[in-house]
Amino acid sequence: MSKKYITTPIYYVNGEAHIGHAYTTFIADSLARYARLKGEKTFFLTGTDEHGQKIEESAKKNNKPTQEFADEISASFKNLWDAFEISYDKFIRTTDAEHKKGVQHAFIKMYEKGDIYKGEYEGHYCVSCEAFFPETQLIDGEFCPDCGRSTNIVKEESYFFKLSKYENALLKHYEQNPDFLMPKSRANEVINFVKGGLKDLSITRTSFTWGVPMPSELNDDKHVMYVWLDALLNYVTALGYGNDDAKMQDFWPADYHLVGKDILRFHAIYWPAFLMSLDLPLPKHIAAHGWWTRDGEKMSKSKGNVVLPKEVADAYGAENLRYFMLREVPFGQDGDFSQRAFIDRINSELSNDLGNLLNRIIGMSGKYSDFVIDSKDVAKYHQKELSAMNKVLDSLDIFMQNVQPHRYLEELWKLFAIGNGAIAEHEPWVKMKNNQKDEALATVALVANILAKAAVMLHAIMPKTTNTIANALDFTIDTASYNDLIVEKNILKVFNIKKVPPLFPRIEEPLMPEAPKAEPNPPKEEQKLQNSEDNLIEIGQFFETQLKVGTVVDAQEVPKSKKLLKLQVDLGEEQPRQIVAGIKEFYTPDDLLNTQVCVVANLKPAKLMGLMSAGMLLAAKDEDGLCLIRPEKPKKAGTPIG
Ligand code: ME8
Repeated sequence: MSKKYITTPIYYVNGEAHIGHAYTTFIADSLARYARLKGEKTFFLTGTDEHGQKIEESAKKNNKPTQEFADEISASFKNLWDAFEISYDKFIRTTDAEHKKGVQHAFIKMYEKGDIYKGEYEGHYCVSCEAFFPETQLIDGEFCPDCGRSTNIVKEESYFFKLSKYENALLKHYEQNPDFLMPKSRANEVINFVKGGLKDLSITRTSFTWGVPMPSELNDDKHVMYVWLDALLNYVTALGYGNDDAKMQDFWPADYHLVGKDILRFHAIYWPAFLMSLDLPLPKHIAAHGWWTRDGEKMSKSKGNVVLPKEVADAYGAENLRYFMLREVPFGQDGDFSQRAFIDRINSELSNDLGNLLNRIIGMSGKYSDFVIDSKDVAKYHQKELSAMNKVLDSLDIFMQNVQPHRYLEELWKLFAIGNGAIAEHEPWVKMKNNQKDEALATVALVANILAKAAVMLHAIMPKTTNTIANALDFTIDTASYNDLIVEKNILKVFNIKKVPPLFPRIEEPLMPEAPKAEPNPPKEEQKLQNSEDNLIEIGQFFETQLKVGTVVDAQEVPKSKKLLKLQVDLGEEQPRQIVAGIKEFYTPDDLLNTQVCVVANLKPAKLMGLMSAGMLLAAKDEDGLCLIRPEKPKKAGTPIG
């Protein structure tokens, strides 16, 4: 029997789940339900990631002992998924004793293999991303290239994993397994990163304690494990790795690791390298989805525009939300949640295409044949529609295998077009009047069968709704009916129709309060910096950035800073602006005094080393160093650029 092992990322317990988390979980749940429906042996894992500096700091901010804080938030994730009837087989917590034991076991294995050595880490750490960055990747020598937040300088004794050793093996794996990374468009990003050279990875920390302790064999208890080593290993410890490996035999390697694009690097580079070191096979697919925004804006607590899954589900229905999210966005691309788009899909696709078709069949069967539908004449009158239906049904599976739920649903919806088209063309009500009852009932039976098969194939995405449809049509959705109706292509011979209330009442007005109006310019540190091709901007977005020519009227060193200079820049305003720039390694204050620079003038002011900075200088940096971008000829201070 074939099997499927499907995972979500384990979510950090530092805040409430929002629709971004829900999206990953909905897709994984749909894949798992689909596999079970097909009769595959399935294991679906989700859970929470509870260690690391970020969680320790969040707990402190909330004045709670770290474990208690983690317990509460982990429970809130679990409760949320239970409310959505997410069909996970295991909810793992990285604070579980078996998980910690498994991680220690893996550490020892890698150590014994010679892949771990002790050294000293010196560099930059972003607590929010829980990631190390070499200085060359930082923005302005300080800010995280992934999330834009300020990084900390870390200098501490550390154990390192020999990531560099696996560079070639990783590249070979990507080449030989073109479906390893999904969608394929994301593969280049990863391959280029690896080709750029992998540095050994610091995998322990000594500056805090909230992590998996070192294995006692190493006798070095001032270290705790790096949270990503701990977290990634959840995918095997959940199967008993390091404790009782029976499930490992059954389910490893994973078939699908579902992740957001923000954590693709950890899954596509670190994780396979760890597995190679442990002599374990690599997962079959790592599928990375895009980023959700709300009404075009990044969601953030400070803006108060975070969409909470429970709120949406209460207003619009949990399964409508699942349908919307999976249908709205081509997997891999960024998506936007807006109530307008959501309502449009509910009204046109769920209510019109699907809901009305069911109502018509219930109505016609009641009127023409006392709610009993016999399929005996379907093949006689509807060969064309039956073959179109089978063609659609045959096309669907590959979209699920390739993690393209949007394409799957798009194709599936063609069934309703076939059903609605048959009714429009054959006008059963006319045939009933003209004494052609057999023909009229054949059309009703055709559509009932289309609905039944569509319900089976929609079941993984809308389990309850499709059970209601199956109940109205008097059959059960399970592996047996999947085999009968989809694999064997049989049709249901008789339907005893039951009336059900309309499944998708039309929605006229938004059912939730609108998001607070966005600030015109989101702060720089809140902008996700992504290097992907889907990041093209409109010209209007470019002009949201106000660029101006400025004249440096004063320049000073910032005491104790290796990188920063404090400038006063005349932008033609009442007073010069103070701008703190990370250019000290390349310019002295004298180089700058009375020269002109190009300034981003509408950046939200930020504090750097305790100094307010109200703007940013444009500069270009390569391996030869940094140079400022300046006007070719002197221009009046404050002249706009663009
Ligand atoms: O990264 N749009 O956890 P996490 C789409 N603990 N998806 C989003 C999203 C958004 N706006 N925001 C979050 C971690 N996500 C680690 C994972 S796995 C071994 C460790 C989704 O809680 C996205 O899938 O910060 C992201 O990858 C995931 O939530 C986890 O976020």
